[in-house]
Amino acid sequence: MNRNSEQLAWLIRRHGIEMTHLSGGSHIGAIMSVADVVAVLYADVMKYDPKNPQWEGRDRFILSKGHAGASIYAALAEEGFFPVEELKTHYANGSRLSGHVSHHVPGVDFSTGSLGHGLSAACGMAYAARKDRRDDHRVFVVLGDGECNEGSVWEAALFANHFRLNNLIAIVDHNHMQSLDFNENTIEIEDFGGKWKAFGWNVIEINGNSHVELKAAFAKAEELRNEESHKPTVIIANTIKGCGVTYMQNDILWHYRFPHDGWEYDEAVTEMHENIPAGVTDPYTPDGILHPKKHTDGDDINNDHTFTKTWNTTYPETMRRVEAAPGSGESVREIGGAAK
Ligand SMILES: Cc1ncc(C[n+]2csc(CCOP(=O)(O)OP(=O)(O)O)c2C)c(N)n1
Ligand SMILES: [Mg+2]
Repeated sequence: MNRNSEQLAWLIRRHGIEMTHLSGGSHIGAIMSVADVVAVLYADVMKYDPKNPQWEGRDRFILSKGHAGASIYAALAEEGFFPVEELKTHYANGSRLSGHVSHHVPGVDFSTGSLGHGLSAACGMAYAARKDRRDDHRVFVVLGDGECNEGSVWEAALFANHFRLNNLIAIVDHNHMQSLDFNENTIEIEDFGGKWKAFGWNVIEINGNSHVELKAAFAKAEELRNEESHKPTVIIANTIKGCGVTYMQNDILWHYRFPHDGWEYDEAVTEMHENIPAGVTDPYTPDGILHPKKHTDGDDINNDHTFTKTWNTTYPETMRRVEAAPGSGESVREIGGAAK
């Protein structure tokens, strides 16, 4: 509610940590990576009315990577669609805030979780708007990059081009990882932008954890919508999986693992507090954690949970980082490159 995108992104991440922590749920890495995209959409881009979630003139939104459902539940609660307090019920028996996204939640247009369906549904919504001659809303859909291994995504991409659905904007959370490995070790998708372009789409490629770049990309998408060609637009948002908590970043462990009691929860919350934006109060630990537990060298942290030795070196330069790998016998390794 009247929050700026940085404040909302912080709250989405903080809720995500708490919701997965309390429930023993998963996918915190995916929630952290998409938080900025969701925050900019809800704070700056989309039209909606929390008091009237079914308002016909609203922009439609589908989180096709439905395993990051906590991010959208957090945004909707913070924007006033339902009480923030309810977020604590995520994953609990009987809760409407199911692990993956449910359309029983006010503000949700389409249930997701089975990957590969969101873009097709978004195409249907955009096509229906065109048939109804309604130019008053757009359709936004967020996909995972691993999700783009699904053939149905590319059928939908063809459809959107064929019907020149310029009211459709897809955003791909390009964190270069999926469940168990980097994408490039699973199914290679580069040249990713080139593929979308070949399917007839406008392509905008940005750093998807930068609010400045996200806002500029959405403004550009709006400009492109008014072009004669009537193409749909995709924003390839290069992100870091786990973004916001250093020990989670680019580590495949945090796809399924949740922050456990002890140093995992304490360090995550403490780092969040180091970066809290002005004007935000933490709904769970307003003053942070007084004596946070810290990890020791014996803990399972910064070990190589991926197969970086075989990892393809096309990983973008901006996404590389160098870090110590305690206990691994390798003093330095570079994400995206061979171990040194
Ligand atoms: C049809 C289908 N197959 C498999 C899964 C299990 N699954 C959940 S998340 C995930 C990885 C998704 O990777 P990506 O789309 O890159 O999302 P990220 O977590 O990296 O944001 C998979 C395979 C699923 N949810 N749906
Ligand atoms: Mg991914």
